[in-house]
Amino acid sequence: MYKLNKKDKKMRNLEVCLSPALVDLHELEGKIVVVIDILRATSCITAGLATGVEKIVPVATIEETLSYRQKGFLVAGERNGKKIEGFDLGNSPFNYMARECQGKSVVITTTNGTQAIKKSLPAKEIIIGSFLNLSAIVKYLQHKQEDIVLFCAGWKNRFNMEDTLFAGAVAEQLAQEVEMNCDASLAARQLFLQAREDIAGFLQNSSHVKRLGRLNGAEDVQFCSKIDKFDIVPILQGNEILPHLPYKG
Ligand code: 3SL
Repeated sequence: MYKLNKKDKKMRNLEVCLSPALVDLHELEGKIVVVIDILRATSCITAGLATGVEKIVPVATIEETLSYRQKGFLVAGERNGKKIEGFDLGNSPFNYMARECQGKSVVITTTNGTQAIKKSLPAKEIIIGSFLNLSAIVKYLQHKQEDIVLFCAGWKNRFNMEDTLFAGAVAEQLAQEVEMNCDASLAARQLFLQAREDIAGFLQNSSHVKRLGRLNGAEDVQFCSKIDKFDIVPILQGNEILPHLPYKG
């Protein structure tokens, strides 16, 4: 009987969805989706779960977020980059790494990131990516057999630079192991190759970095641009995001 050797093995496919407005053009069923909102939702989720937050529940609306208060959750989130009035936490990674979050459950709603997580629900598996856990994400994807969709949360359905750069970083690292038939993944990879020496510097003129600058978020931008600060993969299980250690090897 003819045996498949490594060379003949069908390669997995990797696609990049550049904005939630385009997500209907991607089939998510049966695939692993990496949700990306570098500034700042997926960086916050990663930083929080890596430093002691027990679990994070992403929700779409402010009302739903508030309903978790009576269950003992810390209530977190932003609209247009600003902390929501009356909430315990805003959307800075430093909020999530604070001592008051240790061992706590957090519920979060954000302008783009949590909405992208909700739109990913048809996928087989949903994981949370950021520069802070880039290598952990790549290792995790290397051990999976499913096709991959890198889903950029963007800004209000528009393309953004920082999420695309991260998608490009993953595409670059998996380039020898996956097929990339969409131009979005090729473009993201090229963009990352231009930016790789200085991610924060490359982002300097981008729209959300300017917006966060006006909201005193410059320190967040520096932090969220750091590569491999944490070694966890946040995974959506039911309605909760939990931290998982990546495969070693
Ligand atoms: O939209 C989001 O999910 C947020 O990350 C945006 S902000 O950086 O908090 O403004």
